[in-house]
Amino acid sequence: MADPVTIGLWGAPRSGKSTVLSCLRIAAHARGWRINGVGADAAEAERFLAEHTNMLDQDGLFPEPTDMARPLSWEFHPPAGPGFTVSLQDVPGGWFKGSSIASDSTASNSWDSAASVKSTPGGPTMTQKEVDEARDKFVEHLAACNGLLYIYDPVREREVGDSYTFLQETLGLVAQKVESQRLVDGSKLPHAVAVCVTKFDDPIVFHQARRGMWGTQSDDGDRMPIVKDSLAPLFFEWLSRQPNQDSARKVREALVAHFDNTRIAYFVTSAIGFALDEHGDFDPSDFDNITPASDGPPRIADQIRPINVLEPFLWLAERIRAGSLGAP
Ligand SMILES: Nc1nc2c(ncn2[C@@H]2O[C@H](COP(=O)(O)OP(=O)(O)O)[C@@H](O)[C@H]2O)c(=O)[nH]1
Ligand SMILES: [Mg+2]
Repeated sequence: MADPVTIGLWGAPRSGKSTVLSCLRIAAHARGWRINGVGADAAEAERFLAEHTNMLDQDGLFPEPTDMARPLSWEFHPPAGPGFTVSLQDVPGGWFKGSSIASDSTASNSWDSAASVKSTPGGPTMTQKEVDEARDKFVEHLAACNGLLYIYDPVREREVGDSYTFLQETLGLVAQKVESQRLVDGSKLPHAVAVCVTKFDDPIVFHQARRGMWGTQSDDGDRMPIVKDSLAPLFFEWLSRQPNQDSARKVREALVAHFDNTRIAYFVTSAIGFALDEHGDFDPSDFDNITPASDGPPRIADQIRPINVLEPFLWLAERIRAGSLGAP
């Protein structure tokens, strides 16, 4: 196995970070890959995959809000040949907006804000000082990573409109911490960045994209609707001009200001994919894969069919390894 690829998983609370990780095993199997826990916490990393795969697939439930930093290391094995190891941390989204930790005391709003770090029943009880220290360590981790997996959630942006807030503050801190000899061309941060525009299966997101003529159907497997990877950067640019997606432009500009543009890739992602009709076909009038429940959490309606969940990891691993071998 090559050196581990360290990836900083980044995104606002409820943007879908934990769900993307939870879908990884199903996404990998669909492409003939396998993923297993590895390293000091191999058993814990393996359990995460096993339990979350069942939770989504069998129980139709999304993961619980993340209440503490969870380090995870996995080996990715391709159908043939050598694979690679990924190390990352799944953390509460509130950690990306540290200044609000003290004031954000309404954990009941269901965002997995850092407030929930302190108040999750049965979860760890951390003082503000401990939360601050944990977050400082996390920023150091992000600065030291080779790659970033940034999740942009158009649903949260539509409803709350604060995606940029959860990027810029922590990005500033990360930039401050990256040592000058690691900068590319003297000014850019060294990370490869995979931007995932997620929740493509959400009916409002999908119909908006469809009206913009972005959608097509994949040639393989379930023929899920997709936006081609080659068009994804343009899609994100287009999205930033849509009503209620104000953060997209600021996010893009902040990323381009900090990172080498040739080391940023865009993916249009859905962790759970679209529901299909009884013939196994996609029906544009009936594909919502989430069923709301009046007496509990929403349920996943059909099977999980992840779209562009494995691919950003493969791109990051390839880009990072190419970089370390001296390629541009
Ligand atoms: N439509 C849709 N909703 C999703 C998807 N992934 C996550 N969600 C929703 O977003 C919520 C938060 O997801 P989670 O992974 O916990 O977000 P995190 O806080 O970033 O880890 C879930 O409970 C779902 O309601 C997806 O692929 N499609
Ligand atoms: Mg989470």
